[in-house]
Amino acid sequence: SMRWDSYYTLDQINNWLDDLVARYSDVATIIVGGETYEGRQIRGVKISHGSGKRAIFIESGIHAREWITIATTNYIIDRLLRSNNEDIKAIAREFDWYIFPVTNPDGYVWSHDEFRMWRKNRRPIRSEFGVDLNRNWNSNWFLHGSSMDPSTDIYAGNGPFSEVETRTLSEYIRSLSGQIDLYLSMHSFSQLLLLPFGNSTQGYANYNDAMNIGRRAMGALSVRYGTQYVTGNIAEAIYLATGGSIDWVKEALNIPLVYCYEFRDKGQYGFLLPADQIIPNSEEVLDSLVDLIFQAKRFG
Ligand code: 0X9
Ligand code: ZN
Repeated sequence: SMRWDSYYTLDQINNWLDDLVARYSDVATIIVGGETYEGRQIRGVKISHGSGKRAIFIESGIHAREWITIATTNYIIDRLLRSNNEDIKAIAREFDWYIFPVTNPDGYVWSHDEFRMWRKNRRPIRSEFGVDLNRNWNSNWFLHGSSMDPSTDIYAGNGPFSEVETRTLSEYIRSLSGQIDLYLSMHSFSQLLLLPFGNSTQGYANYNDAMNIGRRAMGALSVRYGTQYVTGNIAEAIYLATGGSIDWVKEALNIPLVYCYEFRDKGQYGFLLPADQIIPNSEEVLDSLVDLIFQAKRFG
């Protein structure tokens, strides 16, 4: 099983997930949420203690170099299946979980094997490579924080859902949309909890509730190690950026609670967060997730 003391390769993660699902086959199954340009599967796990429950969806690693997001999502999977903590057992039991740790596997492999700071997918575009998969969703596509130059890290693609990764994964999410209560997109870094939308600070039906739930959850996150997160709308807390997954999930599918985490740290190591922070980052994020879900249940 995982030791959480280093960042695993895609093959190691796949083997670990296969072993885990085999051991917990009564509640866990491998799911395939889509495919990639290079022909890989976007593999994840469904955790379900009985059908017909409301669902929680987690997506991480859409940016290849944000390795901590994948390690932390794996840690969450491990705890949901193996923890003896009553709160964690409760959230594991009460929802159907759809979790995709590596939503950009081609990019993740490239980041391990060739260029650690790779962000995008690996589709060749003329003499360049890669579309920013968090600029390619069909929500205000190309409006802000995006480029039409494929040599940049924020190249949005040649149209909304031009990429097989976002096209297939979004269809998978759409097929579950009536069930999903909470959607989380995991990124690094900056220690932020972001709410849609990326083009304006204008609210939506449950904006104030979502903001308050998020703020309190970040309070819970800070308890264990004192790590401070700022909660805010994308456009005000970070920068204008459209075509991201959480904007599409909110706008097109109307999922009630939608957040984007930006994990540790605040720039000291940035994307190169040392592996000895995998456990503390994961623990505090899981603390916040438990708090968030307990609050959301109260809001009904
Ligand atoms: O720019 C991004 O895609 C995210 N920051 S990162 O440094 N991880 O690249 C922020 C995403 C905010 N969400 C949306 N724009 N929808
Ligand atoms: Zn990111």
